[in-house]
Amino acid sequence: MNTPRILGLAAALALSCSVATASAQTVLRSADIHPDGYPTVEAVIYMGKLVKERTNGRLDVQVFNNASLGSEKDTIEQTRFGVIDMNRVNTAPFNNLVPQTQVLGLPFLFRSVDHMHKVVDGPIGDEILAAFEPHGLVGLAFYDSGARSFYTTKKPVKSVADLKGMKIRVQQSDLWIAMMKAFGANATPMPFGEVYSSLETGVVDGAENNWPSYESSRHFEVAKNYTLTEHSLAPEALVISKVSWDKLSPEDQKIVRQAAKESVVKMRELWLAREKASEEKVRNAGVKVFTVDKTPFIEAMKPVYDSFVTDPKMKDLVTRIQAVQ
Ligand code: BDP
Repeated sequence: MNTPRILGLAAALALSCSVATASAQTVLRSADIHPDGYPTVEAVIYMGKLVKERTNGRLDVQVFNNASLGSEKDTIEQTRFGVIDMNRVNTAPFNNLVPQTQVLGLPFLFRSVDHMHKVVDGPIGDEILAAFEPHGLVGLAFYDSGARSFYTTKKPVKSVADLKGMKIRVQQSDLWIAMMKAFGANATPMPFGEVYSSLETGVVDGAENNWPSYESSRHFEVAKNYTLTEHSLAPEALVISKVSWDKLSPEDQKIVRQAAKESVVKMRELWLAREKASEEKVRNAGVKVFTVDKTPFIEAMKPVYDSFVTDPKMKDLVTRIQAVQ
């Protein structure tokens, strides 16, 4: 973490502490890397409103978005230690810490968004949320993140062969590094905030993300070829620090959990609208969109399943997910 980040964090925390003292309430500080108006940011703000109403103002949530508290990898650590109370992060950066989250990012595992919803809304979702707890985090909810697809600066991806030797930025997760390797690409893990300049300067040849992130990050300005591989539906996770959680009364814990669940519904509405708007915006900006036969992409992912779905628990989880209708 660099010095301005630390100073920014200290200032933000000092500010929220003073708010807490002035109104004798507990303010839960929540991190997000996305800009104002992004569905994840709006969903946590909405959740905060519900929490505030239902606790008569005793408890409030304040969202520090735009990566003002740091990159996802850093804020995850700070959330584990209670420096930050809550965090909304994609499941990928949790993969190494909470191995059960890997299953949600497995390439082409979900048949559709509806299938993914049924899984995360049911007992399997709760089971994966519970898996955060031994790692200093309490899983509250999963939010949509659409489908992730490749985008590249020079050569468009029209087949698996096109990915060979390309430097593709990925989230900081061993699973994602393995996926790129299996596609024949060179995985370059880095924080989201560094991707724009890396695309621009040629440090990487491409990256992959959903429509809203591709648009809001303005990556589309520098990587104008978008190929609908839709290789993963890895959802977002909303977590709260175990340190902050343990300070809440059981009654308030219930309110927080319930509000988080309710914010999922709100988020899905916002997400659908944003996906459409973002797609339209980038298409109007001249992005070239390619569709591909997904079969060779699916087949290329066999080594990923062979090395990540090995222990009986993971195998069982995958089987149960596939069985969800
Ligand atoms: C976005 C996720 C965000 C990740 C980002 C990434 O919402 O949490 O940081 O992708 O690729 O879709 O790093």
